[in-house]
Amino acid sequence: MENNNITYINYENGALSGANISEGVTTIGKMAGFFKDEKARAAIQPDTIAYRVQIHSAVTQADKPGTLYYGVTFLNPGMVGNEYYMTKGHFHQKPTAEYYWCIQGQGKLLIMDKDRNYEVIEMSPGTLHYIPEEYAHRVVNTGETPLIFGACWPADAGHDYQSIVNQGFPIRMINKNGKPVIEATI
Ligand code: M6P
Ligand code: ZN
Repeated sequence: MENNNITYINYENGALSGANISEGVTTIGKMAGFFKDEKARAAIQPDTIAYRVQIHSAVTQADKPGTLYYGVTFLNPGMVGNEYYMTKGHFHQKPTAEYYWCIQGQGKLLIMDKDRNYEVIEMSPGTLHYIPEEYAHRVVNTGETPLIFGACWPADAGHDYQSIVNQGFPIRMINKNGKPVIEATI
């Protein structure tokens, strides 16, 4: 029996249900400029879902310092040209850390600081990732099933996508002979 004021987490797949949940969808059509092969991206049906994010918010004022959001992202498997589906990735506008943890699937967490120093970190069910403040973060699904990961971050962090559109990450995850390999961005 579900109580109307309670939020539930499905421990199998991370899905949220119940109170105070909102959902956002990012389609391939909304990802212009993020993949290497823009022609291949534009050729994909724009309504194709790259990922969905469910957010639990108990916050009444979004920019109030000290408050938190909890989210779960369902990143579909797929390719744009030879590049795996990924989240847009972002810096926080306000330098604040974030936790990511992998619930299902297989992939990579890419993090990058302002000087473009980067790390590629393995994500598989049960891995926990502390993303320090001032590091951009992006998740890539290198598997064949949805990559599902949880997140918790300060509600006043803000998302800076423009720096990513302008400069990108120094590397991309490419499928080469059926295997994910790191490719330097030119
Ligand atoms: C996680 C959190 C959210 C983020 C989402 C998708 O759930 O980090 O803040 O919006 O992933 O990532 P992005 O915003 O980079 O597309
Ligand atoms: Zn973030």
